[in-house]
Amino acid sequence: MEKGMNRREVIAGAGAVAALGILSNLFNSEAVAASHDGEGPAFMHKLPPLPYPEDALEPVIDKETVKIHHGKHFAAYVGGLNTTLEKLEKARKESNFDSIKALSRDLAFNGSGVVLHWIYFATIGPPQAGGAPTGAVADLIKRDFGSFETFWNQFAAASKTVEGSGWGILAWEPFSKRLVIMQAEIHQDLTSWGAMPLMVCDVWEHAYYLKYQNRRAEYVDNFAKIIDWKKVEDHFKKYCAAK
Ligand code: MN3
Repeated sequence: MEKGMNRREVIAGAGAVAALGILSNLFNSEAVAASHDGEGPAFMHKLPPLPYPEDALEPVIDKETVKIHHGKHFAAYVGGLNTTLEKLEKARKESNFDSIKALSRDLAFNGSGVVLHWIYFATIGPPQAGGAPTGAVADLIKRDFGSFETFWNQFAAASKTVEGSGWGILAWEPFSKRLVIMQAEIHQDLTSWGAMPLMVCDVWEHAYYLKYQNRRAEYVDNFAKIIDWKKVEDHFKKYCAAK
């Protein structure tokens, strides 16, 4: 057992939700909770509480949007993931994998939706609260993109041009030990295996439409003001930094 791992992580590591277990720990969240009643699924995920008041992101993101986005949309992905895990548990017990294709798709969609919303709400905050990137993340951005400005131009362009619903993602790629920028369509399409999302911009319309309507580019430009780089740095140091 790795030093410092708690029982929950060890259990999670043994199951199908290993990656989610690790990521839940990443944000010190209670989103993964063991539930061992002998009947239900081994794990039930919980919606992590919003780490700030609903109006904390004003004027970049309005209170109503945050309330619905966190309380309804994020909650729905958590519920969808739990339902999927429950169905998989049932399939295993009955040795009936007739629905495995649909269930695998549901697992990828809802699981990725949970992880990305986690990171989204955990690494943003009141405008200007986090300042500019400092420390390791700032150094890596400079090394891997040339400058912060170049990084931001690429990240913003990627976020603005996602086809349909999706995400702009700054991720740490462990095998190359480099930062990469990706686009995700819906939650899971266009991913690159092994890359750990570090900072993400949700460009589903539910993330901005009440205030910005069809002006996604304006939302992405303003999103720069609410990225809390201190939180991004903390997460990077604790879980992504090369050992
Ligand atoms: Mn969303």
